[in-house]
Amino acid sequence: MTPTAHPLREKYTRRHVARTTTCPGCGIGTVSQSILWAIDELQLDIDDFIFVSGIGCSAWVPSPFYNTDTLHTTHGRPIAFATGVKLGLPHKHVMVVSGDGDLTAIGGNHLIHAARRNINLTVVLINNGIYGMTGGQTAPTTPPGIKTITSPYGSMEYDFDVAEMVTAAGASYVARWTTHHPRQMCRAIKKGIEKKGFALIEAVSQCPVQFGRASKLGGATRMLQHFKENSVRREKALEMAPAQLEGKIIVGEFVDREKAELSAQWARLRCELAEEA
Ligand SMILES: Cc1ncc(C[n+]2csc(CCOP(=O)(O)OP(=O)(O)O)c2C)c(N)n1
Ligand code: SF4
Ligand SMILES: [Mg+2]
Repeated sequence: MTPTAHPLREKYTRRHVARTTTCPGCGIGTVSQSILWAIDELQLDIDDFIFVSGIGCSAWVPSPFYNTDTLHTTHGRPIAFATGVKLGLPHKHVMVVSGDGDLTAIGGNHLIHAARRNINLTVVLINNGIYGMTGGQTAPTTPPGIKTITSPYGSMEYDFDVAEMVTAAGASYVARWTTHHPRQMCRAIKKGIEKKGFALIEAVSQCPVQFGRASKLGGATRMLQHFKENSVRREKALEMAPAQLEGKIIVGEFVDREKAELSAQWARLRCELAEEA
C-alpha cells in the first residue's frame, strides 16, 4: 500500500481498473465508501458478497471496481437478478446498488414485490432525484417544482417517498441518510447486511452536474449544505405538521422488524423435499 492510498480502496477494489466513473463532486463515491466501510467494520469477507446493479451512474458503484463477483445487469432489473442469485445461493450476502430511476421507475415493481416477499437482500438505493447518466430527466423521485431538462418549468408531479413506500410494502429494515451523513449511512448498511430479510438503505446523494445545474441548486458544496440544513430526524418529523416538513429530508430508521424471510423458507423446503425423495 502506498502511503497516500486509501485503505478501503486498496483492500476491496480491483487494482487494474480505472478508479472512478463519476463527475467531480458527485455523491456516489461517498455512498461507495460507506458500503466498503460497513463490510470492513463487520469484518466480513468481500468474497462472500455478490453485488448486483442495473444501469445508471449509481450502478457503477460495485462493477467493475469491487474485487468480488459483480453482476452489472439491465436497466430496472437488478432486483430480479438478485432474487434469482439469492434463491440459488442463499449463503451469500447479496447486495443491490443502483439508482432511484433504475429501482423506482422502470424497476419499481421489482422493488415493491421484493419488499413484500421479504427476501434477504440489502438494497442501497442512491437517490439523486434525477436520471443522472442519461442527461438529467425527471425521475419519480424528483421533488415537485424542481427544474430538470424535461421539466424546464418545474416538475408538476409528486415524488415517491421511497423509504415510506418500501416500509409499507413489507421490508424488514429501511433507513434513509444523505451523503452529509456517511457515518450514519455506514451504520444503516451494517444493519441492512445483518438483517435477515429485505433491507433498503436510501442514500440521498448530490448530482451537481444534472440535478444541481438544471435546478439551479448549485454545486456539490451547496447541495451538501442543503442536505445538512434540511435533514430532519424521523422521530422529530413524526411530531411536526406537514407544512413544516415541506422541502425537508426525513432521515433515520423507518422500520426494523423481524419477519419470516423467503430464501430461508425455500432452502428449508428444498431440504424437506430431498429427505422425502
Ligand atoms: C430499457 C432501458 N430503458 C432506458 C434506458 C436508458 N437509461 C439508462 S440509465 C437511465 C436512468 C438512470 O437513472 P438512475 O437510475 O436514477 O441512475 P443515476 O444515473 O441517476 O445514478 C435510463 C433511463 C436503458 N438503458 N434501458
Ligand atoms: S451525472 Fe450526476 S450522478 Fe452521474 S456521475 Fe455525474 S454528478 Fe454523479
Ligand atoms: Mg438517479
